[in-house]
Order: sequence, then C-alpha cells, then structure tokens
Amino acid sequence: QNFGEHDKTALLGGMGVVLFLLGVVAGLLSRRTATPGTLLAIALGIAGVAAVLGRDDLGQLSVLAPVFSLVAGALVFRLLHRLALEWATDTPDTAYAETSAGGRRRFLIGSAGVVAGAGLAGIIGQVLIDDNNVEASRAAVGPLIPVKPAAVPLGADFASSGTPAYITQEGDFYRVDTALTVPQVSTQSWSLRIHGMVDRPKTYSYADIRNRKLVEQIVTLCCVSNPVGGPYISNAKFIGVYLRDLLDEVGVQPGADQLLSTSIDNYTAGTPIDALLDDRGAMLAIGMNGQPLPVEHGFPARMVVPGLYGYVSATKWVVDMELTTFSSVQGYWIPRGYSQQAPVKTESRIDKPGSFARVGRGTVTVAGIAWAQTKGIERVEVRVDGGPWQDAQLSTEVTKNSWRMWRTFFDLKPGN
Ligand SMILES: Nc1nc2c(c(=O)[nH]1)N[C@H]1C(S)=C(S)[C@@H](COP(=O)(O)O)O[C@H]1N2
Ligand SMILES: [Mo]
Repeated sequence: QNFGEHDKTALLGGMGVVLFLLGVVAGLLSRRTATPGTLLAIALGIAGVAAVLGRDDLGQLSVLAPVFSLVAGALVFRLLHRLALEWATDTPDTAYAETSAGGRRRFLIGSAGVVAGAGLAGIIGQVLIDDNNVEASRAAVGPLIPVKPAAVPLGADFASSGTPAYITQEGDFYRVDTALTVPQVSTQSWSLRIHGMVDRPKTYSYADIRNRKLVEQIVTLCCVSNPVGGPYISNAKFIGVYLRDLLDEVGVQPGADQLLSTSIDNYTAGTPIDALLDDRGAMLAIGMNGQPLPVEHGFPARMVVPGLYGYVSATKWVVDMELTTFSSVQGYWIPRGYSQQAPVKTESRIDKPGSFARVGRGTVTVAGIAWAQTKGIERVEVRVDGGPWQDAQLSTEVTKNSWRMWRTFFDLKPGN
C-alpha cells in the first residue's frame, strides 16, 4: 500500500536485501567448513526451481536457470572457501610471507573471476530474455480497424483547465496486476478455452478472434484500490468482440452465475454472467487505441466489462473462461477479503487545484473528473469551505461507460 505502483520495485529490493543478509549469515557460519554456505546456495536453487515449476507461462527449459545457479553457486562457493582457507591458514610468518601473499592473490583473483562470470551470465540472461519478448508478435498484428470507429466529439475533456485528456495514452494508462514479470504470450501460442457449464465447449485461436468483425468501445477502467483522489483510473478505446457473442456460441447452461476467467499466470477473476449478457457491452479486447493491446495491459487478449471494478472483470492475458457458480469457486481476491460483487461506485476526483496548492487572488478554476460507468454522470456540484453548492460545467457526454469531466469557477481569497 505504501509503495503504490512501485510495490514491485520495493519487493525486488527487499528480496535483494534479504538475500544479502542471508549470505552474510551463511558466510559467518562457514568459517570452519563450507557446508552452511553450500546449503544456502542449494536451498535458494531449490526455491528457484519450485518457483519456475509453479508457473504455466514458462517453458520446461526455464528450469535450467535455477538449476544452473544452484550448481554454480554451490561449486563457486566451495572453490572460494578453499582459497580463503588456504590464505587464512598460511602462517603470517616472515618465512612464509611468500606463500601468504600467494594465497591472498589467488583468493582475490578467484573472487574477481566469480564477479566477472556472474556479470557475464547476467548479461547473457538479459539478452535471452529480450529474445523471448513478444513485441515482435505484437508488431506483426499491425493496427486494428473496427467496423465502426468510436468517435470522440469536441469538448470531451477540459484538459486546458487541468483535467486528464479524455483518451488516456498508452504510457499514461494506470497498471495494476500481480505479475512480477509481465507475461509474454505470442499470438501463435495464445488460445482461449471456454468451458464448464456450457453446451458446446470451444477453444478460440488468435486468428479466430482477429478475423471476426471487431467492435470499438470507449470504456473507463478503474481499480477498487484507488484511494480518494488517486490515479488508478484511465479511459481508452478498446477493440475486440462482444463476450456475449462468444457465450452465445458455447451456449451457457441455466444455473451458471459466474464466469471464472484465468490468465496465463494463473490469476483468476469471477464475473457475474448477468453483466456479460446484458447490453453494457462486455468485451474480449485485443486492442487499445487502435493498436494491439500493450503487453502490460494484457496482450494478446483481456476482458473489459464496463461498470465493474478491474479485479472482478478485467483479466489480462486471459486464456481460460469457465462457466460456473459463485458458490463453487472464488476468484483470486475474494479469499483475500474483497467482495465477490464489485460494481463501480459513483465517484469524483478533483484534479485542480492539487492538494495543498496555494491559490492567488481572483477567479480560481476547480476541475476534475466524475464517473459512474453504465449509469452516466448527470450533474456535479462543488462547494468550498461549507459555502453554497455550485453546479459545475460538464464536458460533452461521449458514453455512459466513460468518465466525464467537470469544471467550475470560484472567487476565493488567496491561500491554501
Ligand atoms: N492477469 C491479471 N489480470 C488483471 C489483474 C491481475 O493481477 N492479473 N488485475 C486486475 C485489476 S485489480 C485491475 S484494476 C485491472 C487493471 O488493468 P490495467 O493494468 O490494464 O489498468 O486489471 C485486472 N486484470
Ligand atoms: Mo484493481
């Protein structure tokens, strides 16, 4: 919570600190024999193997990395330990000064070699990771053209008064997920299986989806963990197909009330089927703002359901949909204390002035956003310090599924 969007950086940094401290402890315990340090290298290697085996999006070969680090760690530690012992046990006697200096030299050269080797292995690893990246697969898809583009009328935002732009650009779109490394799924390897309480289970390939008539809709996505005034809300043109069409093809059986979607990295979300079959326009999206989905936002495909918080509806890198019931299975966040049903609450945010900003004498513009996906925003009222409520100007409504901007003007005394 404290680190916000930098949570993963803090987690990785914390892991680095813990590993360093474990290394110090194992080193101190290894004064006499190399066993404690060797055991630490083996234990960390086994933890790495277990982590790799626990993920579906990594190939079998990925297990080589932790196995290699286990073997290298244990062997290198034993080698350095032997060199260090040789140096330490050389009596610091003038007669042996020659040997002692030799022992030290061998230890230092050995250590430098290990550092250089680790660095080189790290660089090679990074190159191999880049090779494995799906940007090429994404580029090969090319721009996506919907049957009927979603138009944005003039006056859809008050960006000049301090609101965000109506459409959020790719790099500015908020990101929330549990993925420590962004899953790399190519269009070739991707497929979507729809099964469970259906008449005709079906598996769709990327081409199956890409070759359908693509629809485009503007939807504001937001996160339930957004604090008041917070940044976890964005708006984009999503391109894809209606989930209702896919569900009609497989034939949802009576009694099913939940669609449990699973991502390639085994994240799950449970969406009420009603919200997928009504007229709000729930989608399987493959594009955002004219381009294939950015990898961080779910390439090749994700769900987008207007009016529901992301954690129950917006599964990225989605590969599996099971029609089931709420009473039989729970999505990822539910046992962690989040509600099973999560419609977006009507809310607003003040973008300008910022918190604790000082305003000067004269007219002060107060501007922000308001959202109530599927219901729409009819009116926003603002007041300052218990004064009278004042109607704000509203931007042109584009769709009830997206945010609406507002602004109002006050004559205020200078101050905070
Ligand atoms: N695979 C996967 N999809 C996910 C999540 C996740 O952790 N993993 N988080 C969800 C949550 S909590 C939110 S708010 C939205 C955020 O989507 P965005 O990162 O594209 O803004 O994605 C949803 N989809
Ligand atoms: Mo979220």
